[in-house]
Amino acid sequence: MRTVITYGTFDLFHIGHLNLLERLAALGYKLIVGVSTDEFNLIKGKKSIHSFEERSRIISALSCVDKVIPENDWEQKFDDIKKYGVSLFGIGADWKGKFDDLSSLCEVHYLPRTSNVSSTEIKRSLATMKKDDIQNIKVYLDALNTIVNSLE
Ligand code: C2G
Repeated sequence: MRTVITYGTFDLFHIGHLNLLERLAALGYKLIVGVSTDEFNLIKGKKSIHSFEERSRIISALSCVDKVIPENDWEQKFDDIKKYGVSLFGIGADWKGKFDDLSSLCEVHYLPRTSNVSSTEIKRSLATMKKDDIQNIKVYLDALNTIVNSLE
């Protein structure tokens, strides 16, 4: 009856997040997810689009997730693993090696990331689209202005 735990920001929830959580859920009986609080995100150097409450609600709604806890700092993993009787800590391979110290308490798995998708990339695309849209509106207004001026 293995309990599995992972942690993350999970902003702009996407298929990379879902793949990871479903793979982790398949490794155990129960999956606990530590969602980074907005305050901890700042420590991680991240600014989320969605608030901690929104990100937690989305993760809680997933059928493969059994429990959501706040992730407030880097250090809580040790206590969480003991508190919840965790047998396996898992996280994406972008963290490979960073949490090996947890292997004194439980198994540590680094799972392959899903390629070509990330919250950062989604934000960048949204920003680009917004810029392109503003540029298109400007071209349209300039054309309209020319027509109006020609009527005077
Ligand atoms: N992930 C993935 N594939 C992607 C994007 C993300 O497998 N294309 C995984 C990450 O490796 C991580 C999880 O999804 O395991 C959540 O990713 P983030 O929200 O970016 O979380 P992160 O900032 O890595 O926070 O203490 C651990 C940190 O809180 C991890």
